[in-house]
Amino acid sequence: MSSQVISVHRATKETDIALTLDLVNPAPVSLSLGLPFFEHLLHAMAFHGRIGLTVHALGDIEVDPHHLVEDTGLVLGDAVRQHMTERGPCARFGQALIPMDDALSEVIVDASGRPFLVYQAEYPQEKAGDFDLSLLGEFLTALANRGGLTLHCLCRYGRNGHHMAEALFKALGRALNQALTPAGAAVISTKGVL
Ligand SMILES: [Mn+2]
Repeated sequence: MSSQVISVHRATKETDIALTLDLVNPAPVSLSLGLPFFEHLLHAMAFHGRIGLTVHALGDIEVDPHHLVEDTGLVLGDAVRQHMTERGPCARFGQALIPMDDALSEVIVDASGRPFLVYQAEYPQEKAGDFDLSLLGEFLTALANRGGLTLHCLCRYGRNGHHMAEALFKALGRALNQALTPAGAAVISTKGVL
């Protein structure tokens, strides 16, 4: 198969992130961000979405992981946007509903070019490991805005925040894979353009 790898590198005073995204050849997944639970979620997203993803990042996580989590969303969003503009029309819509034990989480996406995030999650615990689950909203906001994605992320219910977030990221991977699948020559829009 031909290479379809998209590479994005972003460096600021707070973070330095190198990311590759491959929606054609799913392997490899390689992640190093210094945030084990966030890596766990990104791995679940990529593995279950059959997305080739590498992220190697450094950030001021000793200050607060906020910058690195948000900036990873920005960089993944940039890669998604590049995929949409360079790889031709995509299927646009993707949806996945994923259970994990007590938790049920759903993602619906329209790769529309119009950023919009709806995110509903009431985690019973504030943290998973030592990771603050509220940071996931920063990641999803950045991804939707920079990716040009209409993104609805719903943790429907659950008793364990780890399970709710992990099911959400599996669903995110599945939904993104569907939405970004090439759709031939014609733009999927009644307007003929996104
Ligand atoms: Mn887990």
